[in-house]
Amino acid sequence: MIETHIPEKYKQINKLLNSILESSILIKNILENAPLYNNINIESINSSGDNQKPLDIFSNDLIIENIMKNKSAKYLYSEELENEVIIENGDEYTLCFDPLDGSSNIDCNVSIGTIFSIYNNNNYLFENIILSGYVIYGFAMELILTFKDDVVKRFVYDNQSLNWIYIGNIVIPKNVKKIYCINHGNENLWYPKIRNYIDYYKNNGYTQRYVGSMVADIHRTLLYGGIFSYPCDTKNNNGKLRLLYECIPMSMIIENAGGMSINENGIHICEMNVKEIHQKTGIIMGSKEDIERYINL
Ligand code: AFP
Repeated sequence: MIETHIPEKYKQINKLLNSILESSILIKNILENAPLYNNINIESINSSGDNQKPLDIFSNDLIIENIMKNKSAKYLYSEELENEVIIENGDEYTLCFDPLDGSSNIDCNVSIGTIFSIYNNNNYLFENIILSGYVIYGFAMELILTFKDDVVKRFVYDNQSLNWIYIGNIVIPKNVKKIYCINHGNENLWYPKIRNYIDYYKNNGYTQRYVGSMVADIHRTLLYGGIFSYPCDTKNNNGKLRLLYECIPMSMIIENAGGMSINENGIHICEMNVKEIHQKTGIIMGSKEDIERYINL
């Protein structure tokens, strides 16, 4: 039961958290049958100019509908929507979410996920954040959850008891498996400091792993250690990943697990101001020693 893992001062968040998790169970059920849907390859374009699949939209709408039903939040910001949704008489919380991150991997059955963060009142200032989490839809469905200044907890969904089972706390290990994670296809576009940083891994017997689904790549990084980076480059001058929906929640998780998460200028992602809800950023995150190595270059 997740409820027993919610710190006393945040107990009221239970209703909202449950709405998200109930939605994720439905999303998982739909994803399990995704190859059966003949409309799976239909694409449209969302407000950030990305390809948007029907299951992106389905997941987005499902989460919003569930929260509208029990009015467990008032302000909803989704990566799939241009503007916020305001729920009249909703509880005074802000939910920021990426309903189905990594969705370009749906067709080939690679793990994807839902990323979310909850703030007090009507704002998304990090000082008001309550929790961050993600659900990963793999052959097991897992939930990673962390509250402000707290440990990072890992749960797995048990299909028999229909409950989330607590597995343990996560502390990101040192990079003993010698893994680094970056899209090498962009190498020609990288700026010199990133190239120099990544050269170290290339030249010292490290293994490169890249799923192309942030949830899957971060999940591995949390559990095995190493780095994940999607830097700014000469094509994506401001990076590719979204600060509010992807980078801040994932950075809070990584940092609460003892890791570090910064942009190319060494600024902690969690300390960055969100000036625009669909703002992007470059990011380098993972085991502390690896991120310090970047800072000390
Ligand atoms: P999609 O949701 O369009 O699949 O994008 C996934 C994502 O936002 C993130 O999950 C990945 O880390 C990143 O994009 C992969 O981007 P590249 O395909 O450019 O490497």
